[in-house]
Amino acid sequence: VKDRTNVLALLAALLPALVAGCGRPPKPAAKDYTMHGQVLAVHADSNTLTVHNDDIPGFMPAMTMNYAVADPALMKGRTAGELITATLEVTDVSGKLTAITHTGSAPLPSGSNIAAMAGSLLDVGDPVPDVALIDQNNRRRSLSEWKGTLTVITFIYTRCPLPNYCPLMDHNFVEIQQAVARDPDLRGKVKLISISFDPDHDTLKVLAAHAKSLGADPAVWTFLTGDQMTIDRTAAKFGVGVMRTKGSPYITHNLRTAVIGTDGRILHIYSGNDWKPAAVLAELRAAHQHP
Ligand SMILES: [Cu+2]
Repeated sequence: VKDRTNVLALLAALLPALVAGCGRPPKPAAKDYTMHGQVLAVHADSNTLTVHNDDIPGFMPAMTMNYAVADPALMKGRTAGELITATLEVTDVSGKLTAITHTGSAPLPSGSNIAAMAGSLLDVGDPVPDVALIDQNNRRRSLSEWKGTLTVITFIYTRCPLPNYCPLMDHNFVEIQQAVARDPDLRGKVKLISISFDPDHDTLKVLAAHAKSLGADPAVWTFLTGDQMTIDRTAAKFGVGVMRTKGSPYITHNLRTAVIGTDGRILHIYSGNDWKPAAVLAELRAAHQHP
């Protein structure tokens, strides 16, 4: 579980890191790798494909990434779901697909929001999309309801077995909740939202019990879930990849935590698990003082 959990976190970051040389040596020759994979999404406008590739021996493990396509002609006839063999040309600055052969097709992986992740990501300054979800008290909620309040949103699932993933996000939120309660400036002005991407297991009852076990103040901290497609799309917009495996209770995912201003726009998005409650609190105080 642990290895796979990191895969999504590496999505965009890995390729440049792998191919970026140290310093500025003479330009190394491009190196070609043969890649087998499945096209998950086609982006004609940007000449890129989202591909889940198998292991590329000696270069990179199996993962899902967006690949630039060298020649627009190679984009012709590409469809989501097709299986391909491609040549990945890697130079010191970039990797691109220089040859693509159609080898078959297969259903897109179910229970994953990988294809949705290829869509547009929310960025700083973007308004939080209005999404209809349901809270742990069985009330229909819309993300737009939080407009007017400083809000921190993260994505978790309660069965997460990795202490430094979802349980750490819960723990950080507990800390933020406590600090806000002690802070006369922020008290009553900050809300927290944890969205579960495991609707199969994280029923309203489970979420309510989870909230209680964390000491979540219902006036401050809301747990949301919804139908899987809505959640997966929402998670994808925030940059959270969710990959479920049939028969396994564990979900491969990365972490993203967004700080939302009173105008309903994103102030900051933290990737991963190394953000500290103190940093979020400082950001909330700054936003409160200079909205
Ligand atoms: Cu987790």
